[in-house]
Amino acid sequence: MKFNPRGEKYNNVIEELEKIREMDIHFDSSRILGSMCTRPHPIAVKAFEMFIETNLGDPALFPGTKEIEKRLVEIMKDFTNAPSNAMGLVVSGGTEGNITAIRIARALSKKRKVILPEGAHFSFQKIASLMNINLDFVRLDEHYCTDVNELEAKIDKNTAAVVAIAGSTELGTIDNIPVISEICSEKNVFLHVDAAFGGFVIPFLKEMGYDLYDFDFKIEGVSSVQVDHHKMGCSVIPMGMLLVRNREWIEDVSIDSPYVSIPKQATILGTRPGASVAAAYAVIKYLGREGYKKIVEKCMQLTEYTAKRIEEIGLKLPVKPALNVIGIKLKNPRKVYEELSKKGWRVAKIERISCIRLVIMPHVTKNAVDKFIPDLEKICKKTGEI
Ligand code: 0PR
Repeated sequence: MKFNPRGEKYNNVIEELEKIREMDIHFDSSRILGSMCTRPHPIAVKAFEMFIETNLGDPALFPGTKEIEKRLVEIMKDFTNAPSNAMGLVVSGGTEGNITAIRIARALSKKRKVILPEGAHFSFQKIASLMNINLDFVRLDEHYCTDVNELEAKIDKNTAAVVAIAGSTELGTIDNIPVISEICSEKNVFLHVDAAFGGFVIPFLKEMGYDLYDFDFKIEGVSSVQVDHHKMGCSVIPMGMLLVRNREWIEDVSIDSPYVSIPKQATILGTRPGASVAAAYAVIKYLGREGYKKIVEKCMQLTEYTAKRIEEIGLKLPVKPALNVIGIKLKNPRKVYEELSKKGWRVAKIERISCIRLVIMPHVTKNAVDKFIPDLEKICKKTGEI
């Protein structure tokens, strides 16, 4: 690679970018079967371009964009059954949302222990190293959900927060949040729900009649909920929202911001993209609950079809998929992952529980699944899995 100090022709730069972009795998290629992201909805792309220069770190310059943020927060409050005094903070995704939730819990309690399930997203490890927090992991039960009894036993006078997961990274499982909420209410402990993935799936599956636990502010003891627009929200990266039950709590983590047009900032990012907010707003307005429901219905039908095909070739699933995430239990997930990669398939490997993971996102087609299953079968026969 050579860098020309005098600059280059526009077309040359674009050509180079086009070539390099071809090294990437595109969601359209039907090869990406393990990602929690997807191709953004076209209206999100359009809105992102329209708001490309906006910065919500300095909202006096962009009062229009600020207004969109306000409207999106109201919509998301409604989505998560939040009380009127709740507040939403736009964040860059699950990691920043989880960090901010724990910052709030720590500021409120002045305590340092966070109780969370094994297999919780690694963003919590980052929190531990950033904030001098101790993580106390709870075993998973036979359904790969938080063992509620062990969780209860771990709560003590040092506990700042409990984390429950609504759509786990590993398998898409949903913790028994109603029961965890009761425990947390009784012991007066902050309960953060990481619904980064499940937030845009669970409500619609429930509307379709699936029997899943409630996970949001409908449950009294839930203090905060993280939902990601750049996962099943079908919007542009980076975009998520942390919703908290009481807007006053945000004050506790707000930092004076003397040189910009708002007196305080609660987000970790200072300069932050209004384009992401406009994109998320556009897609949610355009699709409405009905649009998301159709997307989720299609993903879930294909998930059930894929799970059935996997079992038919003699492989085992650790759990029946609750959401559009499928784990496949293997003796040697790394080997199978490598062999699948050689054939061009991109899945995720979850070695902690000896699985590979598929996520049946909106870009995944039945045609792709029908091509994937024979490859998986061949590889698993060759490697002695079946
Ligand atoms: N919470 C949960 C439950 C998650 O699954 C994730 C990400 C996060 C928090 C963190 O979110 P951000 O990455 O937005 O900060 N889980 C995905 C995973 O690790 C992230 C991902 C997405 C990975 C797309 C790969 C990929 O292609 O699988």
